[in-house]
This record gives sequence, structure tokens and C-alpha cells, in this order.
Amino acid sequence: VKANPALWERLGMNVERFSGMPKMLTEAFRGIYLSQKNRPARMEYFDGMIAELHSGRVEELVTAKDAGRPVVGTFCVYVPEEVIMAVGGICVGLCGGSQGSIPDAEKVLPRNICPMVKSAFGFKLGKICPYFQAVDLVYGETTCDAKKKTWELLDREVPTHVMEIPQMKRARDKALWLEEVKDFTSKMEEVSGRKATAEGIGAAIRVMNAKRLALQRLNDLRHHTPSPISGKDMLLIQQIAFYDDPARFTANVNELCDELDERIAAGVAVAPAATPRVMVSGTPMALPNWKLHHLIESAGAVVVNEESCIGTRYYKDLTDESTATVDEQLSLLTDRYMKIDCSCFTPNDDRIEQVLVEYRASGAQGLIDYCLQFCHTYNIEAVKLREMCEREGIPFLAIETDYSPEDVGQLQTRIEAFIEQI
Ligand code: BJ8
Repeated sequence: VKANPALWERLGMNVERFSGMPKMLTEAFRGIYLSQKNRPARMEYFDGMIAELHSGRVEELVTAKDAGRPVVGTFCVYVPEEVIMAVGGICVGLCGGSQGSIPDAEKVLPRNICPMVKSAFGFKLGKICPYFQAVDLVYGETTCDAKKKTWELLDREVPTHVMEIPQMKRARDKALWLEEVKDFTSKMEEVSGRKATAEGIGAAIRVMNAKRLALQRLNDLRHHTPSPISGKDMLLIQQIAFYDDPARFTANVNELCDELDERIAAGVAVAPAATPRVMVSGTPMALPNWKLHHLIESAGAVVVNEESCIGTRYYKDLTDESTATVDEQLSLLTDRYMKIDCSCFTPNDDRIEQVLVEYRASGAQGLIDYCLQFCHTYNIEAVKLREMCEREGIPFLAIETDYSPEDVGQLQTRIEAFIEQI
């Protein structure tokens, strides 16, 4: 992972504190990723994106900002990225997946809230994330309590626009949601000084549909038995999806898919066909949170699907491209985003059905539900997932954890016992 102190300085970062970060990440990446055997050659591009995480990609954002393009930070897949792109903006995911920034956050926030929220907030307070420093605007949403109350505090550090996401999916909720998408469109027009035209939104919808289709194609290929790609690599690609340039990312995912096609035809796999196959569901795993996948794959199984926002929830739905006016486009975008089945909604039984559909498609032999500590909605929804698994005869394990290494030994024991039983 390359360093660029001059760039970090320019972004007002705490360079002294941050300068150890690339080295730490390099070591973790070497141990967890580069040590894997028989990876697809095309993973080289994605490894390169990690190498450029703190330098090259950030430089691209700064260059875009210099050219007057706004950079918008997001925390949730409910953000209509197409609207940001339609006014020439760039969207980057800011969710925090690192333990390193949590002590910064805990100076202000209560300790007993979600580690993802603490990690992200801590990155801003400590000035130790180049992406957070580069954004002109943060786009928060009212999905869960931890997030929506943190936005009030985050707004003191960086302008934070909050979108009200309803918690039910009735017609009146769609009406509210559409108003919120329209408000966000006005906000983006104001920030960028550009109009969101039907042409611009249409082009953005096509770019995002192509990106989501490429990810769907990749996920379908990875469902093949034996798996042509590891779960860890797949997780990495899904994490990179949140900060890479969309068109370049899509082209590289498609090239990787071509290689996986060849691997499947030639019988090349990352693990033998008899390797236990595990699907993961639950809360998102933001970069560089590789904890659960590393544990599962180190225990001798392969992860074959992520029902997660850094996973299928991000790309399972496309937007209708057939409309002509901005109003129609915003309405269809709202329809598309409303299909995402986050546990913040009630009822949310579509998600339980979706997990089963993905489980069947992936050829998994067991389901591990991953819940970040203090995430009440996913934690409680695990009750219904467990019931579904019992009904369908699916081996099920629920895990609640955070980013600290403290529970690794205990998790390892539970995961190994689970894999033995499937
Ligand atoms: S659409 S999952 S990205 S809200 S894990 S911060 S819910 S306490 S991340 Fe999410 Fe959007 Fe839903 Fe997806 Fe809160 Fe839970 Fe933490 Fe969470």
C-alpha cells in the first residue's frame, strides 16, 4: 500500500499518525490475501486498487475536485448514486471497517454502539482517512439509531445531508422516499452548480446498471462448484466497488469474469469440489474488515455468497432504463432502491426469502449470519433467519462480533465446529 504524505498534508490529515497505516495494511493484506494459493490472475487489478488506496485513487478524487466535480461520501446503499453521477459528482463509501479509529470515536460517542459507526466517525475525528478528508459533502440516512444520531455530530466536522428513509414500504412511504430523493437531487444541483438532466441521469443509470450486472455475473460464476475464486477475493472486490471509478471497475470485473469462465471450463478452482461451502448473511463488512471470511476460509471452507450490503444487496436490483423525464427517472430510481431489504424495515420478510433464494443458488451447505455488535435490527432479524433455516433443514450459525481481535480464538472454535457438522 503506497504512501503519499504530500497529498495527505494537502487534505489536512494527521500525517504523523496516518503514516504507519499503509504499512500495517500492507502486512495484513500480505498475510490474508497474497498468501492465498491459485488466485485468478485478474485479481492483479484489485490488488493494485489496494496498493493505490491511500495514494493513486485519492489523487484521482483530488484532481476531480480541482476540476469542480463534487465528491460525496456515503454510508449506505440507499444513496441513489446515479443522482450524484448525473451532476458530475463522485460517490465514495466511507463506512469504517477498522479497529484503529475506534478509540478516537470513543472519546465522544458511547462505547456500546455499532463498531462500523464508531470506526467511520473516528476516522473523521482523528483525520486519518484520506477519503473522509476529500469529501465535499457526506450523505447520511436515518436507517438505524446509531447512524442517524451520529450524523448530528458529524455535521460539525463536515457538511452532512441527512435523508429520511422510511421504515415501512407502503405507498405513502414511497411518496415520502421520492420527496427525499428529489431533495437530494436539488442538494446535488446546488453543490455542483449543474442541473440533473434526463440525459445525465439516464447515462448514470446505464453506468450503474452495467456495474451491477457485472457484479451479478461474477457472483453467479463464483457459485460454481468447485469455486473458481475465493470468498475473500470476492469480498475484496465488493469492498472496492465502493470507491473505484464505476466504468473502470465494471470493465475489470468483466475481464475477471472472462477468466473465471475459462477456469471453470478448464476445471481450475481455488479449492477441491469437496470443500465445505458456506454462505454469509447480515451486516456489511467495510474495508478492511476481512475477519469472518479469513476465519471461515482458514478453517477449510469456502465462502460462496454474501447476502450483505457489501454483497448482493448492493447489486441484486437494476433500474428501469426506459423512461424519458427526470420525474419518471427519480420515481424508478426510488422503486429500485426500495427493493433493498435492510433489517431497518418492518416487516422485512422479503429478506428472509431472498436469503433462501441466494442460499439455493450458491450451492452453500450452511449459513453463517454475521451481526456487528449492537446492531439490534440485524440481531433480532436473525431469529426469523434461524426459524427459516430450521424449517428448510439448513445448518445455521449466528455470530455477533466487532473489529477487535479478542474473540478470534472463540470464533475460530465455533466456526470449525460448524464446518465439521455441514
Ligand atoms: S441498507 S445494512 S448499508 S443501513 S450494522 S450501522 S444498521 S447498527 S449498516 Fe446498513 Fe444501509 Fe441497512 Fe445496508 Fe446501523 Fe446495524 Fe451498524 Fe448498520
